[in-house]
Order: sequence, then C-alpha cells, then structure tokens
Amino acid sequence: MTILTGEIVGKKSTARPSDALDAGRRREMLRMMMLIRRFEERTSQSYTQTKIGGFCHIYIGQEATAVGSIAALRPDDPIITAYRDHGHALARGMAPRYCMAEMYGRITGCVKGKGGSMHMFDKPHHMYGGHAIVGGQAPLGVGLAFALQYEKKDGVVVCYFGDGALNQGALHESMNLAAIWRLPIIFVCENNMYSMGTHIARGTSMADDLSVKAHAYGITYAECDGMDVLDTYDTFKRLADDIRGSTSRALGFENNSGGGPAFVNCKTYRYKGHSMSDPQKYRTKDEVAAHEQQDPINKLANLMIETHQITQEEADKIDVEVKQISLDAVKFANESPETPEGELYTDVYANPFPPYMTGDLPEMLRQRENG
Ligand SMILES: Cc1ncc(C[n+]2csc(CCOP(=O)(O)OP(=O)(O)O)c2C)c(N)n1
Repeated sequence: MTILTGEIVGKKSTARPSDALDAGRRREMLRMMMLIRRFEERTSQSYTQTKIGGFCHIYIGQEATAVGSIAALRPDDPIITAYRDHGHALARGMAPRYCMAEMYGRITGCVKGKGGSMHMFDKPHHMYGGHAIVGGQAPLGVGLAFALQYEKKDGVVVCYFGDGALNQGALHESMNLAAIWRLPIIFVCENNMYSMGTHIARGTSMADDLSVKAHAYGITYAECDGMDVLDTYDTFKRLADDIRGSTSRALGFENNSGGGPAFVNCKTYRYKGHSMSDPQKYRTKDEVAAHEQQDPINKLANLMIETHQITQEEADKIDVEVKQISLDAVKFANESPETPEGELYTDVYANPFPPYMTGDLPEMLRQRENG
C-alpha cells in the first residue's frame, strides 16, 4: 500500500489541482465560506435568544476545511461527520432554511426537527449525518465505504472528526478495518487543537506528528492547511482521485492508479468556544486573534482580488446576499410549526414496527407514566 507523507501529497508536486479552478469555481468556494460564516453568526444569535435548544457547536474559523474538501468530491461521494456539522451540511448543498429549522426543532427541518444542531442529515445530498458520540461516525463511515466497494461503485467516503476523536478506540478499529479491506475512505482529522478545553498536546500521544497514527495501519497520510481552502482542495482532490482510481482497478475497471484509505491532518482553528456555553478559559485572546489573522475567507478573497478574479465590490455584494439568506433561514424557522409530539415516534425503527411498538405510542407512554 502506498504511504505518502503530507509533503509528497500536498506540497512537492508542482501542478496543483486548484490551478485548474476558474474564477467561477473559486467564487463558489468563497461564497460558501461566507454563507457558513454568516449563517453561524445568526445561529449563535438565535441560540442566545433561546430559540435553539440542546447543544450547539459553531464552526466559525473552520470553513475552509468543509468547503475545500467537499469541492474536491463528486456530489454523490458520501460524507459523514461529528456534531460540529452545520458547515458540512451547507457545503454539501443543504438549504440553509432546512438547517436552521432543524435547530429550531421545527417539522420543516432536515430531519423533522428531531435531531437538532448535532444531527444534520441529508440523504439526497449524500450527507450521512452529524454524530454526537465522539468518534462514533468512524465505524459508520467505514460501513458507507464498504457499501461502495460491495456495490462496485467508485465513490469515496469522507469521514470528518476532531482531534479529540484521535483517542477513541472506535476510530482506530475503523482505520484498521479500512486498511485491511482497502476501503475507499478518507479519514479527516479537523485538527483545531482542542477537544473541549483540552489542548491536543495534553490528550494525544505524538501530537506533533500525527502521521504515526496513519502509518501504524499502513494508511496514506497527508497534511493540509485547513485555513487555506485551496490547499485543502488540492489535498483532497489528489487523494480522492488516487483512491477512486485504485478502487476502480481493484474492481477491474480500466482507469486506475493509487491506493486504499487515507488520513488527512487538516490544521485548522475554531474562533468560538467548544459549544455555546464555553467560557474559554483554556486559551488566551491573543492566541485566537493570531489565528484570526489567517482567516480563510479573507485569504481567498484577497487572493482573488489580487489576481483580478473578483472585485471588493463583488465580494461585498456576496456578503449582503448571504446575510439575507441567513436572515431568511431564521424567518423560515421561526414561522415553521413546531414538530408535533407524535413525530418523536416516527423514523425510529424500520418498518414494520416490532409488535410492542404498535398503537398510539404517545398515549401508551402516558398511560405507563400514569401507572
Ligand atoms: C464518546 C464520547 N466521549 C465524550 C463526549 C463528550 N464530548 C463531546 S465533544 C467532546 C470533545 C471532542 O473534541 P474534538 O473531537 O476535538 O472535536 P471538536 O469539538 O474540536 O470539533 C467531548 C469529549 C462525547 N460526546 N462522546
């Protein structure tokens, strides 16, 4: 199995896939990062106004990771992620309205208001969920990859997780199995350096060289600058093309080269707390400010302005547009009906219900509660 270092995959080869992206594609990437940023600002506001219940994890700062990686995939490549999932859902094409309505607990949400912020799911866009158990999405991602291989499809799964998940057994079991079966999956560590309030160096062995985690399983390793959407795109485009080729070859198709699963250490940073209730005592304001200097949106916008692919006025116009879309999403969520109680009992089991689950479930439970 090919073992590549980040340098070989991400840096040394001279032709960068992103060189081939025209102004239109770059503009789409810029717009999507701006939409995620503005949408999440509205989300924070709604949460503070107690319109959103449960937990809520903001993705601001990490936009380039979702946008760069997803732009490098085919629309039917499955993705799966953790609970910090709004950015992935939007980048995958979920309508902002359905995303916001989900958080508001409304029937118009992407999973009828039953999942909330941490459980965005969008099967038509091949987004197989945000998952709240740290690392819990990894075995499911491997299942998605196994399905592709079993059904002889040349798709590639992208499975996102945070650096905290590096210490979960489920992730290691998943990488092991993916390596043995040479499954078409990219494991992506969105390395924002913190799992809740714990710095990666305090909770993870070999934190300054995560390649060992991949090499232990004979998995291709790459690093990318997760604050740079084009570097992220380049890394994922190369890996996905490589894996796709290899999968096809294993299945007896013709256009092939490359090898197996991959692991990407995507170095990024979240500007906001772990969740909305985090006082952030574990890091300084200066540290956050220093990372804000690397802002992924400004970086791409400045590059595009310098290379005459967009004007400042055009970028400002996109900002007005995405702010309006975010406002519209809030209005839609606010005006949508709340999810009725009976809905809590649908979509839980595949049909047919087990015998004990038939009948009027809310009524059954009420009766049980009343003795
Ligand atoms: C198995 C499990 N253990 C603990 C938790 C509590 N918990 C929720 S988020 C989190 C930190 C995870 O950090 P990381 O994976 O780095 O993701 P990030 O929040 O940085 O995106 C923890 C420990 C959980 N949800 N699941």
